[in-house]
Amino acid sequence: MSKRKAPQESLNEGITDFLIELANYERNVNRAIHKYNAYRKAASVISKYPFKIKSGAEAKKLEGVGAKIAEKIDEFLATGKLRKLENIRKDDTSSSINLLTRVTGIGPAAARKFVEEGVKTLDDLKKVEHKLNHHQKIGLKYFEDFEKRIPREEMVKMQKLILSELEKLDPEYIGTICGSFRRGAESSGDIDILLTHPDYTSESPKMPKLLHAVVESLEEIGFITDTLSKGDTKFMGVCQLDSECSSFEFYHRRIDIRLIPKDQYYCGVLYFTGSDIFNKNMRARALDMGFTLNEYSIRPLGVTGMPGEPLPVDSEKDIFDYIEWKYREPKERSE
Ligand code: DCT
Ligand code: MG
Repeated sequence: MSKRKAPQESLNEGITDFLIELANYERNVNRAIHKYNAYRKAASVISKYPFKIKSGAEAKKLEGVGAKIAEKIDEFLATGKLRKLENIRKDDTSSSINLLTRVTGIGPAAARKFVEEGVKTLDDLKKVEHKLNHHQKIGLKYFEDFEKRIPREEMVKMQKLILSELEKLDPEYIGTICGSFRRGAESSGDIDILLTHPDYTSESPKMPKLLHAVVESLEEIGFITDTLSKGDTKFMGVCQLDSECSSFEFYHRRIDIRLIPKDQYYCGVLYFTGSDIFNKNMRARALDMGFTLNEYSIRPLGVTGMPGEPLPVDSEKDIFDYIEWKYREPKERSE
């Protein structure tokens, strides 16, 4: 999961920018995930609105924009700023917590703990490196690199390299680069790869070798440079394209690889393609239609509300069919 979301380009950028800043504040400083979601939802809806918003009342007509956000929009339109944000930016503790959570491996709770101990800047973190776990050390080491979004062109190069390694190892591997890249985004925050193999199902024993063989071959060619964590089904790490044939030095990038049983693969692909807002809407639709949907399966809900056995799924389209939704291409899944 990437930490830095792409800025929402729209006619109402000023508004969407302040909403996203408020969202991050609620998540990182207050650990108020519902408020975070509410601000992000409003920002997403407003970014798609094809007119320049002239009042809070106008924005309030959009789904996900309530009275409190409408009030903030009025203040922003009248004064060009928001007192609440000015105060947050001035507040030393809030801005330090916000900064530290930008390091991968440091969540809101760890950030607050560091700040309470007087560790408030990246330089402070470097001085207490012995207090960081391995993940956090790597996060600090590549802090600047990980802040950079990955241009689509580079994502395409990485996709080609990864898929060709899979093909060489075993042509039966199925791999998909999910996340914002699959939705057609011009830039991505990280690389989210899903992997499966026809031999591996939720009925068969675990097959960690299927994942580890891929990781090892990507290490051998120098693409994977660091490991954050490596389990039986999930690898989290760092990669970098080779700069040999170009004058340009590539940045280090965050990469996650997940091995998923074949029968759960398309629920996984759907989930990890997102967006997170689209996923929430699709899960809500599933519930309305009497199903429970998650990253593993879609199951019918019985009269008592108990989920039944997972339904067979052989494509993303199967999942849309169960909930009687018209299929949406990844490009159409921003919400
Ligand atoms: N996801 C989700 N709910 C979350 C987080 C993630 O449903 N709270 C899903 C949807 C997207 C996918 O996981 C990958 O997550 P990210 O990498 O954070 O999102 P992204 O859309 O790929 O955006 P980015 O370009 O910033 O990586
Ligand atoms: Mg991503």
